[in-house]
Order: sequence, then structure tokens, then C-alpha cells
Amino acid sequence: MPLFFGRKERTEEGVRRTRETWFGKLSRIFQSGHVSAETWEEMEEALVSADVGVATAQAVLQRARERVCSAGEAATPGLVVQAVKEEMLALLGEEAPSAKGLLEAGESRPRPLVVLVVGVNGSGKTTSIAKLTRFFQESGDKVVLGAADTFRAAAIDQLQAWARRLNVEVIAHQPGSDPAAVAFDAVQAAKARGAGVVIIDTAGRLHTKSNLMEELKKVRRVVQRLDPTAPHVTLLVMDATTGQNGLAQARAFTQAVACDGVFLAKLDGTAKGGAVFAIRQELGLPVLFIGTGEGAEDISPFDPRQFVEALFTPLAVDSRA
Ligand SMILES: Nc1nc2c(ncn2[C@@H]2O[C@H](COP(=O)(O)OP(=O)(O)OP(=O)(O)O)[C@@H](O)[C@H]2O)c(=O)[nH]1
Ligand SMILES: [Mg+2]
Repeated sequence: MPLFFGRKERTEEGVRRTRETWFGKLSRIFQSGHVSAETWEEMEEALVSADVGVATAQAVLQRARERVCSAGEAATPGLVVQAVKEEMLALLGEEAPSAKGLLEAGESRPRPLVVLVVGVNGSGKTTSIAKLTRFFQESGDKVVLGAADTFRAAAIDQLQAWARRLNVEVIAHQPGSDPAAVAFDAVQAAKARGAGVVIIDTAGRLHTKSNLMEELKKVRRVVQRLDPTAPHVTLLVMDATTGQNGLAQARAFTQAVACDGVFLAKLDGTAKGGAVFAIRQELGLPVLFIGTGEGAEDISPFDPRQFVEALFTPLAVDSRA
């Protein structure tokens, strides 16, 4: 049985808007069939407008150019595209990062695996938790949720509504209660029930940033009383539609809490999927999952090769023609 259904299709769907925009731009660039200095400049513009980030786009293209030159053949659109793909893949790191290994079921995985989900409010945390629940359920894990976003009553209700639909237990206290106490109870419940995974939702309001960061640190400390190695994975949820602004907010989080990777939500809602490269380059974090819609099934584990191929699919067909 596959670990997760249709990840390739979901990746393709997630990057559809980005791909269509890029495809339009890049195919026009290559229409003449020749590669000139202008071609590289136009490619840079296309990458930057897809939110790859200026420095990242320049670095990728510079290395791709060297790769094409060292091949010793005349540069053709096909060669250029291949070189850019290789460099993008090299940037994302083809090897599965260690956090990704932890997310996959297996004997060596800590039990329960404690996943802490952080991010700015509205970024898609709670929805992404529902998706992660489905992801773990698919591989046969029992999941317990912790409603540690106690700042708003509605946040607890929202998680409980998802939990009912997904048929999982959620540990919740009263609105306004201590998030660390909720997290503690959730991990303890997961242990008592023999659950494989416990996922903890947190608040993301930035207007009280120092309080928020202290709160997240306390959640970590308190959870560590039950398991000194927890949380095993801290996932930063980012809204793909917020572009460079989202990157700045994410940086504030990574400075306060050690994050292992990014859940890039709402990729389906943007033509700026190039942010994946900027996240890797500028935050130094791997994207581990992408969110491709509002349903619990709209998740795909991030696969660098699949992602790059999906971005270039129409172009590859085009360059063969
Ligand atoms: N299209 C699309 N919408 C998404 C995705 N993920 C989340 N959303 C929507 O984004 C909105 C915010 O999502 P939430 O999960 O409530 O975000 P949150 O970070 O928990 O928000 P707060 O609890 O208010 O801090 C909701 O309307 C979701 O349906 C996604 O991958 N694609
Ligand atoms: Mg929420």
C-alpha cells in the first residue's frame, strides 16, 4: 500500500498556478530556440516573480550557466532547462532530511512522536494539523491532538470539529488556560492510549510576540518532563500566499523556537510557489509538507524531485517539440 495517496497528483495540483504562470513566461523566453544573455536575464525575472527571491534566483542561474558552459556544447533551451532543474534540486537537497525520517512510521521512531505545530495566526495551522492527522492515519498510526491554542475559544472548537470528522481524540482545556498544561495532558493521554503520534496546535498571534515565544518555550519545557527528547518535530506552518512578508514573520519564529521544517500551506492559492526555494535558502529549513486545498486530504509530503518536475512538466514537453 502506498504511504500516501496521490502525492504526485497533489503536488501537480498544488503548483498548477505557479506552473501556468512560469510556463507562459518561460516558453515565450525559449520561443526563438536560441539561448542568449537576454534569455538568462528573462529567466531571472521569471524566477523572481515566482517568489524564488533575488539572491536565490541569481545563485541558481549562475550555477546552471556554469553547468551549461562546462558541458562544452552549444546552449539549447533543453540543456538550459535541464541545468536549471538540476541546480534547483541541488538547492532543495535531494536527500531526505532527518526530520522527514522521523515522520515516517517505523520501529526506531519515538513513541508517541510529539509534533509541535507553530506559525503566525491564519497561516493554516489547524487545517494543516487535520491533514497531518490524515497523513499519520494513512500509515496506521493512532493520533491524539492537543488544543494548546487556548487564546481563542473558536480555535479549540475548530480543532474539535476536525477531530470529530477524523475520529481522533482531542485534549482540550478551557479557553484562556495554560497551553503548556494542555500539551502535557495531550502527551500523557497519547502515552496512556498507546497512540503513535500526538500533534499539538498552538496560538500564533504576533502582537504579543515575546509572550508567544515564552509560551512556546514553556510548552517545550513542560512536554520534556514526560519525554526529554520531545517535541521530536517542530513544524512551522507558512502561508504560501504571503510571499516575502511571510518569510520575515517565519524568521521571527525560527529565532525563538528551533524548527525542523516547514508545512507550506495554501500552495494551491498562489502563483508564487517559488517561495519553496527561498525558504530553503533563506531560512535554512526544508519544506516537509505542502498544503494543496482546504480538505484534510489536501496534503502531500514534500518531494524535491517531484516538485521540480511538476514545475517544469509543460516546459519539458515544449522543449522536445
Ligand atoms: N486553499 C487552501 N486553503 C487553506 C489551506 N490551508 C488552510 N487553508 C485555509 O486558511 C484559513 C486559515 O486556516 P486555519 O487552519 O484556521 O489557520 P490557523 O493558523 O489555525 O489560524 P488561527 O487559528 O486563526 O491562528 C482557513 O480558511 C483554511 O481553510 C490550503 O492548503 N489551501
Ligand atoms: Mg488555528
